[in-house]
Amino acid sequence: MKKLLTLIVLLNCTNYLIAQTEKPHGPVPSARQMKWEGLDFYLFTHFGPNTFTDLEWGKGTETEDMFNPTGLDCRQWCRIAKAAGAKGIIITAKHHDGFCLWPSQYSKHTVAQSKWKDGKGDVLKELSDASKEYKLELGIYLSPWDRNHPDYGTDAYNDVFINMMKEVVSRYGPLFEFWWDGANGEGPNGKRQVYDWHRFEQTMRSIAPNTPVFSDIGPDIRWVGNESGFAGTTNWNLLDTAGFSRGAGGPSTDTLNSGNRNGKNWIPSECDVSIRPGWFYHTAEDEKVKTAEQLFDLYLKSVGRGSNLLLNVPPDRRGLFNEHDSASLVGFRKLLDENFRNNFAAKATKETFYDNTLFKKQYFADGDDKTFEKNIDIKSTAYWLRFSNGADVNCIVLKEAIAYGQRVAGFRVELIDGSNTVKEIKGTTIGKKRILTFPSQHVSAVRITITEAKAAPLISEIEVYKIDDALVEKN
Ligand code: FUL
Repeated sequence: MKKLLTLIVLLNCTNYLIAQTEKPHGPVPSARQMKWEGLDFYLFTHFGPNTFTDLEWGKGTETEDMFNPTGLDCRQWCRIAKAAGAKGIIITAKHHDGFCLWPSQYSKHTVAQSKWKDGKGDVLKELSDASKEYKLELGIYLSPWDRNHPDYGTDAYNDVFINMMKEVVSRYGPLFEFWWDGANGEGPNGKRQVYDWHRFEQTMRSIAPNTPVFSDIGPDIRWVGNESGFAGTTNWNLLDTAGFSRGAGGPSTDTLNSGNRNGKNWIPSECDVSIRPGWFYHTAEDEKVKTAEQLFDLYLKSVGRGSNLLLNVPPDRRGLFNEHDSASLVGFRKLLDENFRNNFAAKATKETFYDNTLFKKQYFADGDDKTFEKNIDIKSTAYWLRFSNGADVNCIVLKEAIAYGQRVAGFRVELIDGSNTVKEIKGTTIGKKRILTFPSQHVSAVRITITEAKAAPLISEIEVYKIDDALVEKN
């Protein structure tokens, strides 16, 4: 008996060790991307002259005094971001109108030339201090398109943009993300800029090697192809970028939305979407703020499809997150907490059939994302979760250990009641997280089979929930 027990312990340990020393397959996330992958949900904040002129794209001719928040409080932004469960904030340090929210020495169109705080204010400094206090990550959006800068449209402007990147990184870094907008319109002299992306990229790598950079096509994070906040139900973290450029020369919307199954680079998607119809604050949109339930739906369609959610919350003319927005954000957090509190898998009996042997492994439902099963024979392996007293369920979460590459290309979920399979759900990719919702069903067991994979699948977690029926994903 003792020998048998030792053998079982040894087998389990060996299995654990094999599992945890897996070799990567295909492109894998870099260290800077891996940290970012863990953030899931963070805020975007569009703030600047447009907040005061009611525009979405400022002309660049606005006077600096237009920018004059009456009660700016970045700590209030952070307090609400934290209450919403966001992990960080990305701010529009400079939008297309060219106004800099920090006193840049490379522009004369900044907070320093405004009346706000007698020209001594610095929004980035205030946000960077507040984000440290609230333990939130800070990111910066910097628009290369500049409708104000006198050098825009000439070679000299590429240096201006590089100097600005250096300035914000050195003053307010470390940053968890740097956001390049691909927009490329005309400047004050009627010319378009030929952006020197190659130098921009080299600069970022040398001044902030740990900061992942976003643009339509990466290098680290790709645009998801829409501004409505949803990723493809098939979502590969891989992308081929050869022959494409940022902005108008990017891959098709569908490709950005789903990635490339055999793409050469690890470039995961990010879903940017605003809590309001516009990116900037407009009083007229106060009644159009997305509800907590709508935000939950966006979460299912972004994070629930293996992407990150970048949710824009624009401060109002006071320089505060508006009451309408904060109410939705706090409600959203409550929905997440309440609905994902009770994971039935934790109490279920877990089994994996492999090679006709009942081989009990529990890494796929041990509540630890870092451990995983290595499924070396997908044809004869199924993950079982059995509920001795039955359960009503309508949500299943699957997770893959992406540090070793994205492998799963097809899966099947069977909802079983007694000896009947009452429902079958088929899907394609999993990635770091795949949330499936469906009409509520009474089950005695759930069986998950990987039907197609590029290499031995590494399933780190399977979770089962009963969420509020009203929150089941709408199409
Ligand atoms: C776009 C911009 O033109 C919008 O104003 C907004 O900043 C959005 C996030 O990116 O390219």
